[in-house]
Amino acid sequence: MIITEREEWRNLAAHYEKIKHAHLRDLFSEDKNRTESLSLFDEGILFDYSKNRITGETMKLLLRAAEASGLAEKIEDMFSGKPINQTENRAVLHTALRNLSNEPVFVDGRDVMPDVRAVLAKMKDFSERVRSGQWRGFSGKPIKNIVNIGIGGSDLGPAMAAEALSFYADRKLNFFFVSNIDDAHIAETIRMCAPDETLFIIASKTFTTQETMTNAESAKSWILEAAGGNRCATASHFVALSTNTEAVSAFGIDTANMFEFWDWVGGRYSLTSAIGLPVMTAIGYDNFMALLSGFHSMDNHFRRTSFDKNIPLLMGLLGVWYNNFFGCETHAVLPYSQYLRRFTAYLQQADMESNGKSADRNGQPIAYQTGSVVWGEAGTNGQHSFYQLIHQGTKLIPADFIGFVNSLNAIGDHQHKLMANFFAQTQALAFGRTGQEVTALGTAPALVPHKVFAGNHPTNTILMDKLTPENLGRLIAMYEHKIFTQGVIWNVNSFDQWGVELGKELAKKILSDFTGAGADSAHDASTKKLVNFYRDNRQK
Ligand code: G6Q
Repeated sequence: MIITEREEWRNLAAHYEKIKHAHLRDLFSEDKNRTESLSLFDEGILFDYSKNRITGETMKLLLRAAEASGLAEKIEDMFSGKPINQTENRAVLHTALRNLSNEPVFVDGRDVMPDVRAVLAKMKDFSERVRSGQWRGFSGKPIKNIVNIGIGGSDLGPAMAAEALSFYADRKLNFFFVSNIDDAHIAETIRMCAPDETLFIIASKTFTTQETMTNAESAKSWILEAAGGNRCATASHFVALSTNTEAVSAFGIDTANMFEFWDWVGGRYSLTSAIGLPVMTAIGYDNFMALLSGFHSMDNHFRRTSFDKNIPLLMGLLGVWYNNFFGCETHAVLPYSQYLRRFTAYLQQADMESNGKSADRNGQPIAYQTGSVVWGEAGTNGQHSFYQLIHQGTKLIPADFIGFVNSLNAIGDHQHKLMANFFAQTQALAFGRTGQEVTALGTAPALVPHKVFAGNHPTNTILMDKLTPENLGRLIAMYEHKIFTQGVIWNVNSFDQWGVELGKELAKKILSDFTGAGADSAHDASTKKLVNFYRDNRQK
């Protein structure tokens, strides 16, 4: 049955009509126990969701809707390797990549855990050889620069995690992430590197992606030219992370230097597979295993904790509440950590590529809202930029505030000031400042309307001890499972991404227009004019 036709959904809609104007100021003053009942501490996370436009009744109704969607069974289907990505007929088993228990995980009757462990051991060996200086470039010098070439799921996760955990990184090594096909990306990167001290990690599940293969070929030419055409240089300057052995060999990479993963690992869920190799090389094997253990621990929490105490599940339900009942189009993710500068960009892919769907699992068009627009920026920078619109604009934008009690650097009173801002923002968003309060401050009457803050802007507060590899793992897995929860409720396949295909196909056609007689007459008039303008204005 379509979710919006279910009784649980109708109950939520009726409840929404009752409480849609309730103000957080009143909800807090009416219920002294509110923060206790609408917050929990687990997995090293203080999750405070009391500053949401909900009551205990809202949560009850949302939890019922979750039960009615078959979520419990779907969670088990994912963890046990059922082919839940049905449009590609694949299991979805990123959780097996960080399964640190002794439990086997079966795909088509075969335990995948021995393969997972073998790749981790191979990654350990490689990362230790590079970190110790044992791995040498063509001139005999140790490696100093590591350039990951990949895009989408083969870039955003490791780029985000390498930056997030840079405090733990080996400072002798420099890490770069090249993704864009714009030649500025590879050009500006290699300008900073000496070829004989540079190792390229070519990260591509398919090993056919246009951007990655184009950048990889340019990197190969650069190395070969520097090595005086010595083709053996490819072996000491390139390794591959892929599922495609044949294409890796054809590129010239020895398959002994290929780190394998499998079709049951989706690109945007692949950070804990071989795709994490640059991260392991940066922070070392032990720290990487701590990252995996954080993921594993949150996986267990999601799989085994009752719905009403399940952090990712509750986050998913709150997102549904704003998306489908309040009509919110966007969701802000605001980490108060410079190390998490790229976290929201990473989440944009994880969330929007997973749940930006308008056909349900049975191929039927969907008549309700699915995935939100995810956006944000590290605090406090965002406060001096777009927070104005969240506070006083006309849109309702639910937000997650992510913060840490302890800083890794402990310089002066930076941390106190950072966190004072963190708490102040959620307070201001929830409670605002009334006209009366503004007037009482002696404000000139003409200015009062400009200085009023309506408040009633919902936030989740996610507070952890400090940014350790383990806590980062928990945080990422928490969002992965939030996305899963919402995908189940909206009845979409969160694990395919057909929406990326059409653009790729058309770009191939247009590329051939550049070398042929001119723009294909089958193009629409606008595209034809643009393509011809481009051709005519190229420098000869
Ligand atoms: C992620 C998507 C996509 C993919 C890239 C790179 O879930 O599938 O972002 O990761 O297109 O693909 P390759 O790793 O195959 O180069």
